[in-house]
Amino acid sequence: REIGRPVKRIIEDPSLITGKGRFVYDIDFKGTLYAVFIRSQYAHAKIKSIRCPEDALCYTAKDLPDLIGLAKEEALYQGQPLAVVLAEDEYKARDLAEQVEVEYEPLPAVIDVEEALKNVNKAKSDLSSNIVLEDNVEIGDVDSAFKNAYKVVEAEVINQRVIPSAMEPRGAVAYFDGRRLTVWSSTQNVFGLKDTLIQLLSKYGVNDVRVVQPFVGGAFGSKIYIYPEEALISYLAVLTGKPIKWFNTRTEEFMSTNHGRDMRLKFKAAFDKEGKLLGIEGTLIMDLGAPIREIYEDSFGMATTAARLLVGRYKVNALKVKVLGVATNKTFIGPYRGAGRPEATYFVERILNLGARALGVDQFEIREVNIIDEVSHYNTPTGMYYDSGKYRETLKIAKPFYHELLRKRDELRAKGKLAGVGVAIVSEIASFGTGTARVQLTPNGRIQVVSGFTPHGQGDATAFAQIAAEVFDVDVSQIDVLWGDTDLISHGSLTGGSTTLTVGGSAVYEASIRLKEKLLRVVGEKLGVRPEEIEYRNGKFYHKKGEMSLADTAREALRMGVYPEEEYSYTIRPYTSPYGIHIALVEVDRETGFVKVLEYKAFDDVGVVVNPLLAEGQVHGGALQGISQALYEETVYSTEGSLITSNFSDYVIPTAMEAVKVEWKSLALAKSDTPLGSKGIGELPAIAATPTILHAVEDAIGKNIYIMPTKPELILK
Ligand code: MCN
Ligand code: MO
Repeated sequence: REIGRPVKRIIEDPSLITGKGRFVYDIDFKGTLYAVFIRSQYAHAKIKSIRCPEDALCYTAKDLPDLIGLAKEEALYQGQPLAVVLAEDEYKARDLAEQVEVEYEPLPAVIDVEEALKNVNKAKSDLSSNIVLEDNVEIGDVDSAFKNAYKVVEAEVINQRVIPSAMEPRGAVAYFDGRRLTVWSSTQNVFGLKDTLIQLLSKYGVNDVRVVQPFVGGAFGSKIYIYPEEALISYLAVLTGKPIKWFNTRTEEFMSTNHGRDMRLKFKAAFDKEGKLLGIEGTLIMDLGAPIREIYEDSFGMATTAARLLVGRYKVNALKVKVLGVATNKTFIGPYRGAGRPEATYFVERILNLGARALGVDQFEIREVNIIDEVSHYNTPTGMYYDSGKYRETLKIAKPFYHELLRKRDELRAKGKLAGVGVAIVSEIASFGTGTARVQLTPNGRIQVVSGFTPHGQGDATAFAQIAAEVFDVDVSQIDVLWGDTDLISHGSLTGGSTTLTVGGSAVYEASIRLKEKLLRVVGEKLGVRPEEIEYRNGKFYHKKGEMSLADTAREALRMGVYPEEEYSYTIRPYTSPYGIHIALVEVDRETGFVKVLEYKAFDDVGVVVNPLLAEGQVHGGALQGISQALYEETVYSTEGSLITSNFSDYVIPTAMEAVKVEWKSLALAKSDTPLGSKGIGELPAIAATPTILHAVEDAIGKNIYIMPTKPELILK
């Protein structure tokens, strides 16, 4: 069997590990003009005038059509594009960009979210209020929950703003041949970009657009949006007739690519004596950053989903949460590994641990008190859907390990060390929408899989090869997988929401099965027998009247006028609900306050795992990303709205030195209803790790923590 086998990334890696994988920056046409953007130095300002150097190819927002997110009159965040210069090479273009003179009239910048809520200054002149989103979630009888409470815990917990930090910044190359526009972009959304470019450029006669995703050095949700730079260089390629190339510097990337998270919850939670969570009341505030309509309305869903997911996998019957989305003059928030679910998990897990600490109840036990036993096609009172889950059984499996870590913690403590254990249950929803695949048999007998998804580091193509190899009973090396190009297939979906394997893989599976049936009919007709009488194994059709290889069958099919391919669109309704429990042991250095993660174990249930090597890779990287939010990552703005942490010497992400050994256990207790029975895993570990580590540090120092990252100076205070 191929499904379930830890196949190495045979499709993606050979070119990458030999240095031959091509990224956007490697694409070079003769006669290319390099584009550099002039970006607002102010977080909030009126643009009075822009003076371009003489004879330069320089375009200000006023010369350009109304394209997404370009500041025409008012800049709304530091780094917002105002103008663009073109030159024969990058150095000339950067020099020219320095010579562009922008006259600003600074406006009061709204930076602090609490200040924004007061509405004294507006993040955009024409806003009537900085509060651009209001929503209410209410279930059960909250008042009586608080009346019956044995203990009420009140606090504010903050899931801080983080900067996605993909290894490769955004960039694109646009080429117009007089009729057709081709754009190579470091994106995770080729079809979205194509559609938007046609919408924007059809009035200039451009209706035929191809978008190609070369190898992409990570995205984590931050390359879903259609950004102004992509639209502008496309327009300039049409206008000038020259190939145009643009690539962000790291500082530009930090300012102009969406940030993540930035939600806080002010809450009151009612508990009974045993730690049963009777009710939650609170206000969830999301700092949306700059109010750029095309972008921020897409982000509302993160806050409204987070509020509904606050029930986690627990029996919460009373909840009243007000949701406020607030505009400020910082970089806009967008999806970042989890997009709404990390914040929800963080909040509910913090509520439980702060409750446990106030009550003197063990953090594992408080979860046992509140957990739902198991679910099947379950709707939460807040309107979320959980397809399947065996939550109590999961706790049972994890419990011995928790106790083992407690013993190790106590041994460390006996030696005078500051050690702590943390636990968190991740409540995830994943895998959304529709996915399309085409599977074709080539004349030489190879199977070619075309996917409409756009994976960019996850390794899904190898998993797709395994799925097709299983159906066709051939070795994975006989499968080719193509993706990331709008010319390959006419409908596609972005890779995000931990969707690709489950939705895209189901499409590959269904298309493969249909193609195999089609081929059986071809062989049956050729041999003059009924398809059911034919045996198929190891890539061959057998019957006592003769046998046919896949290559023979491909040729025979064409001769009969039957094209040997099948397409399938799979739509999931509504999504999967993976979950897990993560447990960690940390030690805090008494002198330096430095946190060392000694052990980290993830018990995750994502149903059927197609490739345990790939899935575990997601757990290693994801857990480190989540740990990084808990311990290192801090986005700092000055009061005027300058991004102070604008590069990697000020914004700390982990290196190999900080990498943690993660042990992963796939539970596979509850499958999804999809043909593969799988659920998404791409985001889950990042969601789980942040509260897990925070809880461990809290246990180590014996004090409640309200702020992330838990920097040494906060820990030692
Ligand atoms: N997998 C599996 N069995 C399952 C589930 C997944 O074998 N039951 C494997 C898949 O084959 C795939 C990987 O695990 O190799 C992740 O699959 P999936 O959970 O479907 O997630 P996606 O492929 O849709 O990836 C998106 C997800 C998201 S939303 C973010 S954000 C994120 C993440 O992936 N961004 C990443 N992981 C990333 N990893 C890299 N290297 N780079 C990013 O930008
Ligand atoms: Mo994502």
